[in-house]
Amino acid sequence: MVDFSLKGKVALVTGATHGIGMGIAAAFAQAGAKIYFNSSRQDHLDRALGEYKAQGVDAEGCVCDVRDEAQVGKMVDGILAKEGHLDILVNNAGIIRRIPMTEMSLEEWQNVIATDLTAPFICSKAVIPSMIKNGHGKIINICSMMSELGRETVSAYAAAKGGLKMLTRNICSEYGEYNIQCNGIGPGYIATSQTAPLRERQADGSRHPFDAFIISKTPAGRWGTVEDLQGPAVFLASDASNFINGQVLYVDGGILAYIGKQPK
Ligand code: NAP
Ligand code: GCO
Repeated sequence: MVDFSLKGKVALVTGATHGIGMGIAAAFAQAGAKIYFNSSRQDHLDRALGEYKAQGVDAEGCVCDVRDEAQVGKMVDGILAKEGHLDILVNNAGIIRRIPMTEMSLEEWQNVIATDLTAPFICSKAVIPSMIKNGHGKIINICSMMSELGRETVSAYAAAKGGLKMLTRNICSEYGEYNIQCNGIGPGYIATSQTAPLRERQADGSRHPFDAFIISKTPAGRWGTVEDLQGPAVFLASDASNFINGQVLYVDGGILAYIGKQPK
């Protein structure tokens, strides 16, 4: 019997105060997992706790900036002290800055790298020792189309997400022998607050040019939704995927396979 259940598992989903992270956390809870999540801000945390409760999700949260190794260590130690195990880590927290590279400050570059690449290193380093001790673990890194493709104005983000794909492969290489599986999910273009600026209606009511562009580049002919990511995330967090390691599962509606709709 294929086991997609997460019953008895403890999951930490970073940055799961809304968007993709909250969707994944809710799906994990539905599959039986106990949920922990973090936010860099108390107000976001409080709001998210209310939303989880309204969804019937038993989630615990803490204020933790994923870029801060001491805060991450305290968060993980707290979960282990309470639960005794931390079975699933989803490195979801992330930011993007859309700035032409030559106009991007070093500080802006370093902040994106710190959040989108270094933080997954910090969080993974914090959870792996207990996963080794417990004889199993799942790490899921939220990658991106930009793990494979570039585009104007997202140099730091693409560099980070490309690096995250290789960190995924390296965690697989170093810790696969301890029954730890580290895979990535590469969402396509998903309708969340992070992509809201790319979907804003124009003054004349027409679609944002980028919105129309993505529709033309996606065989599915639509933006993805958080719900599109829930099944793949549960699959990679479950025992059903124990012999999958170091892979990035692209949930993109076919973007990476498609040259794009030819102009009429
Ligand atoms: P989002 O709505 O902007 O959510 C990002 C989350 O990251 C927020 O909950 C935010 O929490 C958290 N976060 C940011 N910096 C943090 C920090 N220093 N410490 C702790 N938490 C932090 O974005 P999303 O669209 O759901 O994206 C989630 C992940 O999917 C990101 O890694 C993103 O790169 C990736 N992704 C998104 C898309 C897409 O089309 N939307 C596609 C591919 C990949 P607080 O602000 O409350 O701290
Ligand atoms: C952008 C978008 C993308 C998505 C996602 C695609 O500005 O191009 O924000 O980067 O967030 O990463 O997979």
